[in-house]
Amino acid sequence: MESFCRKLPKIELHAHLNGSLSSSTLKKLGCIEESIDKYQTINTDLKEVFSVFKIAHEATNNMENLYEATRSVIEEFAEDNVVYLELRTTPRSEETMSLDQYIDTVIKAIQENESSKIMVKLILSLDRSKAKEEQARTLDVIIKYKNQYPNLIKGVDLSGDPAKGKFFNDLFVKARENGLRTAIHCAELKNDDEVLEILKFNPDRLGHGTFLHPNYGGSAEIWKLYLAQNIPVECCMTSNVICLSATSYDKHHVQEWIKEQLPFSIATDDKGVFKTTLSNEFQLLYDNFKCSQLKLWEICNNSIEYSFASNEEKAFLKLALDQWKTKNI
Ligand code: 6MZ
Repeated sequence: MESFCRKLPKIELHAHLNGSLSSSTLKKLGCIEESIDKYQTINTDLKEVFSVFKIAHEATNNMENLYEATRSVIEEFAEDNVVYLELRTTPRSEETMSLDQYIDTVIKAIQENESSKIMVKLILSLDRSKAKEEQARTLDVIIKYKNQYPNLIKGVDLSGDPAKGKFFNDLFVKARENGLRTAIHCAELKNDDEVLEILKFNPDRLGHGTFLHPNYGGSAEIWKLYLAQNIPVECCMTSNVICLSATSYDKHHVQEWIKEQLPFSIATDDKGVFKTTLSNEFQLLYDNFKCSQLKLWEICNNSIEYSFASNEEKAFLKLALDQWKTKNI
């Protein structure tokens, strides 16, 4: 099954750039061994994990390194037979780089490194731990870039430490009004009031969705609203187990989405921090829930529908997956 999962043409919808740096990339960017070990810690929880991103942020604090980081991440996903990647990153300014230069650099790396093997789109993130004014300023820059690169910048994400900050509905209404799709981290921690607010906004996709299902602490009201909207959830098994929001792989909430035939995709979240690959995440689905080869293929095929690609791009990807299925399953 390992080789099947590797060969399967996969769709990655939830990958944070600065969480996806492999140890070899960090080394190339000048990180010392001790920092790399800390970045790839496995003794973490959701509180702790946000401190390790500082290591990647220091390593990508100039345009040259940010370019190389983006290039390497795309290359590694392509090597893992990811055929469509929605990469997300939080624009930030540094001493040597403005917010605009940050976005320009990531765009340049995507445009120069996209190959026939992989199609890449960009989601730009708002960090929930920042003040509303700062998020609003970042959103204005994101909208400006979306208008310049409508076929590359597809959406806006809300991420960052779920114990801090909050969801600002008006910012996401503005993003939507300006043609951006929305992928919002939701219920990564139990926070019923916020979950209801996010569900009422009805985003295009939800990140994690850990505490939504009633078997996982979601209230009846939350689950009823979720079912009425049927929003695809980006499930990140290794991330949730390492961050202790799932007790074990075989108890991961994705099983409810499988059983109830609800929409979901499988994703790595931070493949560098959690030392995983998308192939490995599919292998975990097989190991723990005995998903057949056909089921694993279907998860990829359905994820095309949940992606922010254009209709033409979706048709192209579906054809490629169909052709692969005919030969391999
Ligand atoms: C919420 C997360 C995350 O944006 O600098 N990030 N936000 N939950 C998670 N679960 C573990 N993993 C990563 O990539 C790193 C940033 O992505 C968000 C955090 O804001 C982190 O600083 P970028 O490329």
